[in-house]
Amino acid sequence: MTATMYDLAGIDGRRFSPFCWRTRMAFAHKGVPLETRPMTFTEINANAIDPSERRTVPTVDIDGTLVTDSWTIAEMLDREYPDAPSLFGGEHAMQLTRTIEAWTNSVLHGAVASRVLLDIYNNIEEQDKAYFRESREKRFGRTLEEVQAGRDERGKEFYQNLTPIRLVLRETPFLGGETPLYADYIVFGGFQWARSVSDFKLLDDDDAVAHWRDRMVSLHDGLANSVTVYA
Ligand SMILES: N[C@@H](CCC(=O)N[C@@H](CS)C(=O)NCC(=O)O)C(=O)O
Repeated sequence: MTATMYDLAGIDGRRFSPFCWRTRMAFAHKGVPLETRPMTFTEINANAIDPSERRTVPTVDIDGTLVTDSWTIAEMLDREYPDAPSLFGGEHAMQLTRTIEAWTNSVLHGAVASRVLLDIYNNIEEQDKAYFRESREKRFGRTLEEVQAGRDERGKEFYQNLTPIRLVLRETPFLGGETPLYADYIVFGGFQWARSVSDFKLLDDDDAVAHWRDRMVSLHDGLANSVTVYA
């Protein structure tokens, strides 16, 4: 089998999609080789992945068949590779992982975006800038500059946002326990997104979440450091 992931790309080889990072880590967890193909926002919107319909990234091309959506791809990996380490840890754990995903997509991603949105803009290709500014300013109802403003004064708020995972990570090395599960990759995608586009310090060095993030960066031969990152 050959698998290629369409991956959101910025300048200087930056790969900053939090959803694509979930998928990339999931393939590594399963020990399944994965190539990546860079895509700009402009290419995604021009249906460069699939001329017949608009697809988001990650989309994975497996022997000519396209599979879109990070969750669907993770489910497919656990189904097709039952002998490799499980991503979800069973059917019931899979359902519980939905809660982690919902928290990440809403609380964590919102908190990260409000601190690095302008940094993303500064790390994407010129051709993508007008689309990114217009679509994100519409979504947030403010300019990119306004969204990111005052982030230095909002550290306590970010710290508090992370309380649910901090309480767990003080007790166990990973959200999955002694070893990582897909839940870890879901949350980690948010932090990898930030470090791909920004040198803004989100976590204190002595925070259990920072120690976990370091462990995540080291996984799979340092996969998360195999691309251009800030920190
Ligand atoms: N639910 C999807 C979300 C994927 C998604 O939103 N991808 C973004 C990149 S991070 C995208 O393709 N955006 C295209 C755009 O903003 O035009 C998943 O989990 O894969």
